[in-house]
Amino acid sequence: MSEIVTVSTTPFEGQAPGTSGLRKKVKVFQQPNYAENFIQSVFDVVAPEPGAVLVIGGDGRFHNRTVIQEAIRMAAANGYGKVLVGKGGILSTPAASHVIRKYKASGGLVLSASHNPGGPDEDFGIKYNIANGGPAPESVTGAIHARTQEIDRWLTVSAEDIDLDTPGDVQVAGMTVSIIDPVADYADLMETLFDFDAIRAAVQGGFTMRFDAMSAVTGPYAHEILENRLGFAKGTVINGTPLEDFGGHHPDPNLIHAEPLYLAMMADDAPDIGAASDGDGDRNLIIGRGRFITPSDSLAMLAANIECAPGYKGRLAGIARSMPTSAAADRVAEALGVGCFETPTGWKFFGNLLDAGKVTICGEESAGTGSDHVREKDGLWAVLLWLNILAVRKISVDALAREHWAKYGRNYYARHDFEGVDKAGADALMEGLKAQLDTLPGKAFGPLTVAVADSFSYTDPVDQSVSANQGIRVLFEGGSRVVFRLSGTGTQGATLRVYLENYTGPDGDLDAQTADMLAPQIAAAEAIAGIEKHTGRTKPDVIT
Ligand code: VG1
Ligand code: CO
Repeated sequence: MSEIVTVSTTPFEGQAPGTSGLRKKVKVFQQPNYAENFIQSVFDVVAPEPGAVLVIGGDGRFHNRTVIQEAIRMAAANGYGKVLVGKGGILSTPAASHVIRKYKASGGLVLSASHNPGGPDEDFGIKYNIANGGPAPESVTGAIHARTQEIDRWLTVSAEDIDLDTPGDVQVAGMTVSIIDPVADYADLMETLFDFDAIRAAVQGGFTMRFDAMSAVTGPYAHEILENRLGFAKGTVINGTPLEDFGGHHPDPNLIHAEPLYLAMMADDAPDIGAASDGDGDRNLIIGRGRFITPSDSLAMLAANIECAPGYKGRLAGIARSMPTSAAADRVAEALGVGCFETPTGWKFFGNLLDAGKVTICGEESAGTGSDHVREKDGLWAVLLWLNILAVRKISVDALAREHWAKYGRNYYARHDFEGVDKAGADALMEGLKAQLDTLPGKAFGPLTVAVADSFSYTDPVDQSVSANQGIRVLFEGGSRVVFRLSGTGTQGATLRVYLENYTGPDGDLDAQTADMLAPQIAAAEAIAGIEKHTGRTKPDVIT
């Protein structure tokens, strides 16, 4: 083995992993030693056994290849025996999770800033996933952050960049690097979970879709699975070539950034289903002809119908959702008599529940849904489960939604994002909320009276670890609520998220406009938090 090179360094401030890894501007990552410090801190904390296997993949955004080449050399210097890299440096986040599990790797580096925009002036990110395929838990990310604050050297080997585009094995300073097909293993896994025959039959019978890959990582996966394996017409997948800057767009599958898809789906000649995924392929957007499905509803509807999918028949153990996600899934869990869990925001909190077999399906209001097939949320998986259910039940998205609400009632739901606001103002707003918690119960805001107000704290039922300060909840009498939290994925200023929910029972108005149903909660949120006073904003930048 060639000689290990030790490079001296000094710590950088602010290398704390957020909701999903370390995310910063590309310019920040391009500083000498910046990415290296973080990666070395990961390796120092996880201390790989000699010969351990590491997976490296990313969403293909600008700076991906540079960091992959450096990470390969550092892995060789830190004692890894083998690194698996997706061809072209590409692995969607769920595919990376699957590859880690399938090849029994010790962990993986997932290079992504997910739904954040990409390019030289935009965002980059690094996340470490553990051997179960999932994001490192807080105990690990905390240790990594601590390590970044005292790091004084990183290790590498002197080796040339390798060819990331030719499948096969190469040696780097005595370590094997395998360039693997990023799609094949993942696509094969999907075939084991879903009724591809039923979906193919529906397609043969005229069922149509449009899938917008948003010029991000899912393009190659969607072409292979939807067009090649399921027989959807060529052209079903749009924006299917990953671009380093996502074509200048935010690869965020919501009604703002995927508006063209939304408009197409509201037209009379819309296909049967429209779907989209985000930068790294772990989020999903589902829109039927004339019917948008909120992610919270999607989780509930998928759970209620999961028996249609062969991979899940008779084995739904429980459902988990993040705290700000609507309670629609809870009603399904109750009706089915399975466990129901409420976790903090971020997929890392589902890992223990999935590993322990307590839950089978999980979801977040931010367009993330997934199951125990991997340990990440999975955009295409959710799309395929929808297709499977629609094909087996021979029902439209709209009809399925109406049927669901008629049985369980409807959780009208929206999230208001105030992006890039002044950090000090956002902090003051949250402090102001905390200071009011004791006095809020019993107070009236228009037609609403506060029943309970608290700061959400989670005790993991598996390892008893406690995560406090996970958002402010204001629950009103009658079951509606407002939740406030600050984003942990942004790279500029602060983003305030206000989550609004109002439940209507099966006998109520199931066909109202969401904005009308949430008007009292929106007014109460402003009155309680003083959003305008603290942020200077009178309306949100993004409503999802
Ligand atoms: C957001 C979402 C959260 C999600 C996270 C990572 O976090 O709210 O539900 O898990 O992004 O998703 P935050 O802290 O900004 O609210 V992804 O697709 O960006 O990896
Ligand atoms: Co993502």
